[in-house]
Amino acid sequence: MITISKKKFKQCFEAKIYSIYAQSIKDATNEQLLNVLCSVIKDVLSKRWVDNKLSSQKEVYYFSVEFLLGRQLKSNILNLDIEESIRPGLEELGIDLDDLIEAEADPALGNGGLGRLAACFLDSMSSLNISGHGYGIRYKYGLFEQKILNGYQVEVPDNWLTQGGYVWETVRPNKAIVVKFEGNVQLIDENGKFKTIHKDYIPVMAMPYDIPIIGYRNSCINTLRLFKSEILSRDFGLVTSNAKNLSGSYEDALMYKYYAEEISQVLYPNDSNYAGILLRLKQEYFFVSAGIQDIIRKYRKNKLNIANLPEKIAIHINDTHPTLCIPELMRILLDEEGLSWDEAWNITKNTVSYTNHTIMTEAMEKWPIGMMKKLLPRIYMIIEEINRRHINDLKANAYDEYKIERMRIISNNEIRMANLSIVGSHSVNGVAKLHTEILKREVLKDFYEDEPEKFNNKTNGIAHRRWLISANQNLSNLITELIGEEWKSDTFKLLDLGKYEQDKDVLEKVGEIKYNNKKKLAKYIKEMQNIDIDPNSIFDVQIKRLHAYKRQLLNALHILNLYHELLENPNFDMVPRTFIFGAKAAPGYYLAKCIIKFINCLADKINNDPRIEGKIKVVFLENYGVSLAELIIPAADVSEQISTTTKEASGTGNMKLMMNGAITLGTLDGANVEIYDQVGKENIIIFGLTASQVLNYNKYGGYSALDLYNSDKKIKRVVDDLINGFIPNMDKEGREIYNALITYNDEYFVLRDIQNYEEAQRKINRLYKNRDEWNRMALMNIANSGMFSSDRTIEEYGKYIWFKGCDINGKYIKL
Ligand code: NBG
Repeated sequence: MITISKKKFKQCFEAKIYSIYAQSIKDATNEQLLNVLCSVIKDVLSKRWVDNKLSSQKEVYYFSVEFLLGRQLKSNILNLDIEESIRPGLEELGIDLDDLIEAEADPALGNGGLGRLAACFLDSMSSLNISGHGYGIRYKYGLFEQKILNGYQVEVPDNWLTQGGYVWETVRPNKAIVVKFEGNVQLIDENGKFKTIHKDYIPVMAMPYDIPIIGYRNSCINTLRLFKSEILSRDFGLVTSNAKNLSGSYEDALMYKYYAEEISQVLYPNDSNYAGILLRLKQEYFFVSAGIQDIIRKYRKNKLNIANLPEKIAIHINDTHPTLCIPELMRILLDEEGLSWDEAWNITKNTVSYTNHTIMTEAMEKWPIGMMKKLLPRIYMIIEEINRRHINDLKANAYDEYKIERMRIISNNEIRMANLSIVGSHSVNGVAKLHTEILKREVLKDFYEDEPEKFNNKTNGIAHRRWLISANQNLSNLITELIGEEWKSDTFKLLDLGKYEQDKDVLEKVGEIKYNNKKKLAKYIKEMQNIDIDPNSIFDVQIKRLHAYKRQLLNALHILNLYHELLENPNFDMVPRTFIFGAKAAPGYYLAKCIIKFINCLADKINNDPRIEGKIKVVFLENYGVSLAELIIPAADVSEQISTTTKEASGTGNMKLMMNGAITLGTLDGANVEIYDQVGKENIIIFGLTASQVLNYNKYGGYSALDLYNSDKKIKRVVDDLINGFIPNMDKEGREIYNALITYNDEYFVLRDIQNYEEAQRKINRLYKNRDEWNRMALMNIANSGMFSSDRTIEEYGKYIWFKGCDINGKYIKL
């Protein structure tokens, strides 16, 4: 455990402010004070951090093109357990710790669930004492900052590094790595052995920036290493003698600078929309190659036998973006270590494992052969050879030609990254039970039938330390008061809360904590958007990326319908409701942007209509991200998880919300199914099409949105409202949505589920009126959320994927 006394802390702090900024505390800005504080904390932990790198455990490397860390100060203080000296120490210096916590930039180096999951996994790996590290990209600009102007989403660059760097990072120029793009590859025969020569390539330097990932009150500090792309520094002159001559004219030099620096410039604002462009491929190879080279360099330095790599190292690829780990590792084993194909292939397969995060076909990456060949000539050759051998194996199994075609890695002039990932790894997992079943039975059926033992499920989880202990301190304290401290390191202990199910006092306290969190959120909404919100209303929350399959539209159409009901019947029985949305749309995703405009226009109309006496309020919160989620989630009563069944691989917001006592209103999709299993049918509201109904519609057709529109008056009314001017200022957008629903037959079955959804919403209304009953449901959700800690998820990855056959010290266990 790391300790620092209040006195020592104050001394260090005062010394630092002079040495870094040459000024006194009273003249410093909050950003400067924050910098100083983080720097003092880094001093305290750096020795431990260095020592950690010497561990002899089997190491896990988690490759992800996104990491959505969120602010780190609060969680680092929590994990290091140093608040007791820091808070009063700062106070004596006239500084409020909470102001500094708020001053920290929130690094938005991800789009949504996939990136946030990666951050939760890092947190859990450290907290479980696993030597597990992340590799990613240090984007200069993270996900855009969202502004809402006249109801439209406007994207503003996220300039998160303005203060001259990130407070938690340490740059390591001595660990920089060269990544090679383009050029020509020759294979020459040297006394019967192949040798590869890569000439005229463009070298790009990967500069590592390390961020410490601190375990919860243990001694483990792992590393998230993010690479920034730069031009080659002079020190690399010798090792890159075959590189293209880039020091010709001034223009050449400028072009080269642009080529290199562009790579880590921006994060793709894209989650399940596939952006088929060259820069993305460059980004993927850039961080993968740097990471794999880094691993091998360290491995060699420790003088370990390369044949034992799978016993010492596990490489995990988060979705297909890091798939090039497979051919890159092959390249190093073949070209640099001189292994035979079979040796290299065995090592690679036994080292790499892969997680699939979506069944949305547009998110299944494919790269044009021509692009890959030109950008990564040697990697392309290796992929071709992997494909050739793979097809031979398939033929040997006497599979029919259609099946072989579906399983090819290269087909139709494209490289299919999911197929390459499956073939080149020893484990393939989905992220919730239903999702894994759909992979096995539908999307990846051929591969599953071929190698069933490879497939497994690892239901996602969330870092309960951030999402409950830190984001909802009052609830966390109440839990500890009731059942003791143990739940913090073993969340299954939360089950003990069940014994208070009928305890009126406890239920009242749960309600009171929620009420206070709602007041805090209401205050924020008033400050930011000048909308008055009643904390006694039901806070109904849908926060996630904007995508048609997530069906924010279903929510909005239901609000519109409710509004009509109220207008028609002012005595309509309903508890006042505040509908809260938070969502960013990918900038090129037009329908998603139209839905944002629709929600905002609807909000305008409803919030300003005195006839409904404030019974409905609609709030679209700007710039949804990790920090805002930490404010919204503790204040939510209802958790909207209403995706078209089969489409949401897991969802993780659903877990955060239940853990904070919100009641899930959802379809039986993704991890909602497991939430349902945990809490039981009396503590969750389920509606909508089942997975098999959706799969049947997809396979055999038979769905007609137009029939529903023509036969159901309420549906007709809300759909017509999209285009009849009832909601002002959205003519174009309303038409676009109308067309998606009617002309294009409502791909996500919004109209099919609307009636069912309305009934479910009425049930929520009824239940909420009985405050004790509602609070009991909330308590039971908290009590049963234990399995959704990412600690449980990571334990499963460890046991069944990364350390299979070994313990975490790399010693073989006979299974
Ligand atoms: C997302 C899924 C979510 C899931 C997260 C984390 C992608 C490609 N997939 O349902 O949509 O919870 O991954 O697994 O971002």
